[in-house]
Amino acid sequence: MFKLPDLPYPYDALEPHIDEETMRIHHDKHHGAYVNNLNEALTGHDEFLEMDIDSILADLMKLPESIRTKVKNNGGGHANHSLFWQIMRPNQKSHPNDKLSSAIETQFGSFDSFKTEFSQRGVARFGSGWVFLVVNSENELSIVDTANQDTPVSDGLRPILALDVWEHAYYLKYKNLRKDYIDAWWNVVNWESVSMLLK
Ligand code: MN3
Repeated sequence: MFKLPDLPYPYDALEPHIDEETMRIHHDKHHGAYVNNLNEALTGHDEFLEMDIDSILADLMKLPESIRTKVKNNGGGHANHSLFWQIMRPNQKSHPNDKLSSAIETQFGSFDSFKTEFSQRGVARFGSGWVFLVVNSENELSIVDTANQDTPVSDGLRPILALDVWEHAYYLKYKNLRKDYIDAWWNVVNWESVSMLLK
């Protein structure tokens, strides 16, 4: 069975950028529901309950058609949120390590232009979805955005940074102002985690 991972910090640790109430509801209720629904969908398909979630999402066609959409949505929700909690931390200045910095500069020209492009993708994503920094099989970086809980893992890409732009991620504090939420979110990115994921 899949389990809801604990947050790696207290619910109020990302204040004032991301508020405690949002974190409680987002982690316990939203992520919790994805995990419960994933387990429910896979009940009776025990071979998948023993796999790690990325392996399932990397090859959705292996799933029986009757449960494929439910597993894609809820398994994607579980994987995306598990990464999202991991790549944030309390507001402390942190920077990508040398390897990630130079990879970002090679691909995007500068760290600032990377942030600008990433933010713009988040603002422009219509409806609910995610923005990711991903690594391809040639170890090149790119930015992708997806609808709903779709994950780049299903396209053979490895996400190392994830931004949730569903309204549930920001509406209590930022209301309709998604850009303000994204601007604040950069303060709580855990670049040490992202740098480690690049390896
Ligand atoms: Mn979410």
